[in-house]
Amino acid sequence: MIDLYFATSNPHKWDEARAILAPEVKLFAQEALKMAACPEPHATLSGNAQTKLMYVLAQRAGDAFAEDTGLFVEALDGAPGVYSRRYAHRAGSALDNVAYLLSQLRGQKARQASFRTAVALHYRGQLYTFEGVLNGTIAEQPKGKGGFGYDALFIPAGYDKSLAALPIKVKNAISHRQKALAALKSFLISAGA
Ligand code: ITT
Repeated sequence: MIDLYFATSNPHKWDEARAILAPEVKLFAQEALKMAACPEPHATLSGNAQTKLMYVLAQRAGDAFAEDTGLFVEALDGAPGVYSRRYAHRAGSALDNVAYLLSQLRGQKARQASFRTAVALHYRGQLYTFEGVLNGTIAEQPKGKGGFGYDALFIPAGYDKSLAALPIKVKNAISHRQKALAALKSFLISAGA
């Protein structure tokens, strides 16, 4: 069993990561590190993931990881991308972001998109990064009650339902987060953690 600290302000990410990494990796309980106050200043997900990790390491020592995720829509030149959290406006809710994305795509037939996750890991004094991608399309309307963020709009390639309408077990078997965290898990296992 490997114990690892996951720094996030997002309880949905936390639940997904815990399910994906079990049973080999056990996540620590969250502490009040106020991750939502951490800036995301970079133009890349991996840069932002590393900034989040450094923010954590300044407050607590030890092995830990953080991640940054974005939705990249081809017809919008990759927007919202690294700005996915604050797409509609700075303090926008997930519902605001979903509505704004739909307004930006009104009348657009080409709706290809990808979810991308970058994970930054601090392990035994070294920094490592892992990435995962899930390709799909943006639906015309939100559908489904599961998931979070943009899930109700995202239909993974090879499926006919949104991530929010698919069982969470399916999301956790195919997602951007699953791919990045599967790479992290393999790394830790092969490092003999
Ligand atoms: P952190 O504390 O981990 O930074 P966050 O919610 O701010 O949490 P991100 O900046 O990585 O996380 O994510 C930007 C937004 O993208 C996030 O607020 C969600 O609305 C959305 N998002 C992230 N992962 C998603 C997923 O798996 N499915 C749908 N939307 C997602």
